[in-house]
Amino acid sequence: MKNYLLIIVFTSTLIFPQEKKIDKEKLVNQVKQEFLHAWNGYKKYAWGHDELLPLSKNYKDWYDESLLLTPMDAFGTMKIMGLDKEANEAKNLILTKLSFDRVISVQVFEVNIRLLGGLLSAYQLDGDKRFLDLAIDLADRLLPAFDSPTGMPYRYVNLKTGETKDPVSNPAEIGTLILEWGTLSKITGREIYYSKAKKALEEVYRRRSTIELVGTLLNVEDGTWTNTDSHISGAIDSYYEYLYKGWKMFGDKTLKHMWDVSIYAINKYLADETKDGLWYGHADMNTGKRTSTLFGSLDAFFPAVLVLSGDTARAEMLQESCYKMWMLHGIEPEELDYSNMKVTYPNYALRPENIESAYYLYHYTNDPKYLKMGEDYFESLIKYCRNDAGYSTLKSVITKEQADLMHSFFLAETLKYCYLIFAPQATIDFNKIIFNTEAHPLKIWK
Ligand code: DMJ
Repeated sequence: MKNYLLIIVFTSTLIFPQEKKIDKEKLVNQVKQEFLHAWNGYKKYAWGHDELLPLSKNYKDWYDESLLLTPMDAFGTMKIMGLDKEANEAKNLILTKLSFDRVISVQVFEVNIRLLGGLLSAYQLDGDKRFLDLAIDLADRLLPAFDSPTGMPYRYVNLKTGETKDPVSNPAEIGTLILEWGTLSKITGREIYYSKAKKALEEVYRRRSTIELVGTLLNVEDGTWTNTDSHISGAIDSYYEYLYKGWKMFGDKTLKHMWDVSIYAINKYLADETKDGLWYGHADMNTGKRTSTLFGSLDAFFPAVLVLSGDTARAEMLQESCYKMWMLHGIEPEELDYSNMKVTYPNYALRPENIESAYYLYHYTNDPKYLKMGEDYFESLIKYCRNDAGYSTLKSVITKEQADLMHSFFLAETLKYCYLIFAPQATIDFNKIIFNTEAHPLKIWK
């Protein structure tokens, strides 16, 4: 009997020789410590400002006045991690200092995903009505952005004067609003927010080509495309994300139909299988002809959306490619050419998408290989991006030279998804919440 047991133990180590036990509890605590390291750096060198410059130990504001991007982006992560003291610090700062009564022209997309999403999420997580009051004030100041001839928002609007600028926008900036604006409609009972955001999505969709693809740039005044390159990368990415998540959050069948039509075309014209796996490349929106074989860190959001929408097979294949992209130089580049696996943009911007997708896949499949991916990703962040003031972007994943910026989304998304991979699965219930594209959790209303 004894020998028989030994044989079983021996055989199983032969079958899974490389599999070392991953200590989730240890990793969860380590992520929390690293989050605190980044937050303390912000507190010490950038308190009250938008973002930390960790190399010069200084700060950066996006506009003439700070909009507290880092505390806004960090608050929900602190709540999820149980960092109550830090959450209170951030909350006090936000509620005493954040004001939108400013003569500044802000980028609607960025302010929406980071601030409006952050405030609504904070209200739902914390219950303090002052978060909601700020959210309503912000949304009302952003409303003039939609006053274009097509109803698609201008890229910039002045928070005080309502003056708009920059009519040449893109599907992502026009179509990444409905989770936040729809949530606001549900909470306030004012339909206007949902209908403005939905109209914007529909106007992009209406301009899709006959083969159901959208391009990179379009003019919100005359509705024409100025760049017809189609892909799932930056400038288009979260337009698709919000079609699916919008359906999941509000049960709006029009959005589901738009997603179904779009994903069919994406898989037909953009998906590309090479000896290195499944990728999604670029093609002309009108002809479907391949224009380039580029894929990057932003595109790595797609496995998450695929698995969320039920296409686990493609999600898993694509995530394998995303992992290859990451491991090529030990940390992922902004972009590579998957036809020869050569880096085309060598920087790493502390982006979350690859880690986000590993988290979703682990959540939905329970396959330990995603846990291992998470561990590899987290270890390389510490190895290459950490410094004594916080975390830095990299100028190049080849030289590993650091650059002087810690994006606010590093605290909203990158470290949140690292944490969630190792945290108990029940921490997030995807039947009850949806993450907006900045990883702010919002309640499902369906
Ligand atoms: C974030 O602001 C959001 O995830 C957005 O959708 C894309 N860019 C950054 C992270 O890479």
